[in-house]
Amino acid sequence: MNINDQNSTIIELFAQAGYQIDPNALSILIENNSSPGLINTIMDSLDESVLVVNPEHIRIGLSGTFVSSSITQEASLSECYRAPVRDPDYEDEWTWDLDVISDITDQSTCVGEIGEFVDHFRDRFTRLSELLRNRNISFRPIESLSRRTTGLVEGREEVSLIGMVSDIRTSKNGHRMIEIEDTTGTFRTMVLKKNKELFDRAMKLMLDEVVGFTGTLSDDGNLLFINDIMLPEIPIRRSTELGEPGSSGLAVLISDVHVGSDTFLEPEWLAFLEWLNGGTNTQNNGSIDVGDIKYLVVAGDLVDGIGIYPDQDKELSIIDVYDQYRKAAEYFNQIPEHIKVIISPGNHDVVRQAEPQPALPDNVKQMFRPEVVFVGNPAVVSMDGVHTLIYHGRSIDDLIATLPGMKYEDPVKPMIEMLKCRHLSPIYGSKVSIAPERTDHLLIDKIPDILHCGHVHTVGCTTYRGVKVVNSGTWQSQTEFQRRMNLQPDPARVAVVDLGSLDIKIISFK
Ligand code: D5M
Ligand code: FE
Ligand code: ZN
Repeated sequence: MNINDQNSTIIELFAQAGYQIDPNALSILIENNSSPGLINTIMDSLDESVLVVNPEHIRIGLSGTFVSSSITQEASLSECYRAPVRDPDYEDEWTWDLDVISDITDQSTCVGEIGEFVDHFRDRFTRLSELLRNRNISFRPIESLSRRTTGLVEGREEVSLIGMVSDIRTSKNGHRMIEIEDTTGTFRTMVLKKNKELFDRAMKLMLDEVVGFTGTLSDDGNLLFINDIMLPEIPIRRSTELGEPGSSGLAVLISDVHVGSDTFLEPEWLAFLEWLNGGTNTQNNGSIDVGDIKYLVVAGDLVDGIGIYPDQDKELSIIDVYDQYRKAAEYFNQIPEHIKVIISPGNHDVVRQAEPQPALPDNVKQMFRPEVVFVGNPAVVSMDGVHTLIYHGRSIDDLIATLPGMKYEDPVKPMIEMLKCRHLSPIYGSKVSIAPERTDHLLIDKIPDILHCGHVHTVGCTTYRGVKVVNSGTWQSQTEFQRRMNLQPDPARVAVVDLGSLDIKIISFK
């Protein structure tokens, strides 16, 4: 390869991972004849705040060969879960390794007092601030910028703050005004419209999001002109941690079954059950051996419920909610026993509406066979070491309503925003009601292998920084409400995950 080709290959590798590379750093890499493997190692050693890779980053990444660089890599990925490398002979002797890693069920501390909200938001702020502080930027408390102490801040000096967004609007002149708040005070900041790239990022900020800002103070010290915005984000994960396709079993992800609704698609659902039982009536599912399916996850709205919205009873085929669960249990009890079923609730289920929601109650659980695992919403489960964050996804409605460029047809985009801001329901006070638990259970602490949501009744699947992001659609055709709102559901499709390689196939039962 000539130097020019080598140049562009290296630049391309860094660009794909979201970095720019300094020309001197590029020369060092070329002199060292760096392989893509070595470049990956360097990228893994980079701190999340790095945008431009300089010679110092390369030196640290190259130092001490692979032994020390793999240690750096461990450190930078320490907050990720890792799927174990699997034994290819495993499939001949399936065993199940199902663990509930986190779940609010039976852990709720919330009794509904106003003071609990203060603790709840303080917990959110503190934990998200910690994630931002990992970037080696020296963030300062807002009170240190107050007028009285402004003499301590040199004019035009760059300062960095972490704040929860408390107000956000566009000024008469078209600039973005963002008021932020930390535990010591509030401060006004501004993103000028002339900085197009930064302005677009500022337009994606949401109320209550915890964000890092770097900027320059105005002459009177009362306003910060923002030069950079940092989200808590998730680190980039390398695919080499995964196993071979087929080296482990499969998990099927579904949601929004809505048993009891008169728009529940029973023929399609029965076709799905028949397929799980080894039937062959699907057109396009031939490449999947249903004998390899070990887990089935339901991300909420198992039944349609009752009294969820006005006049819902006119759209029910089963009026009594417990009869709806009995019918659901009848279906689920037909699933072959080698498939472990995990059920998490949604806003149509009979648990409290405020999130986090606990698992379904005992009188419902008893209708199902005893091995079914009921978890809350959200919950993290480990299926053979693959950590799946299950969240019904009610906040997706709020994210779509608030953020530019989001639409129901593409549900994974708002889910990616959840990962960037490390919170499942970042906007407080819209559709999602939050139970003020002392610990914020909707915060994305550990990074999952899979984020699985439902709720919006459309299907989507993508990979974001190594995390598989899946929305698993519905088994309900368009309701009257959805017709009025022009929401077009994409029913009767399921996501099948290979638990070794994390490859995902979407298959249809329409
Ligand atoms: O929600 C399915 C989708 O339809 C989800 O995006 C919300 C939207 N939806 C459904 N009914 C309503 C009402 N009454 N108000 C607002 N938005 C609604 P699901 O949870 O399955 O009903
Ligand atoms: Fe639903
Ligand atoms: Zn829902």
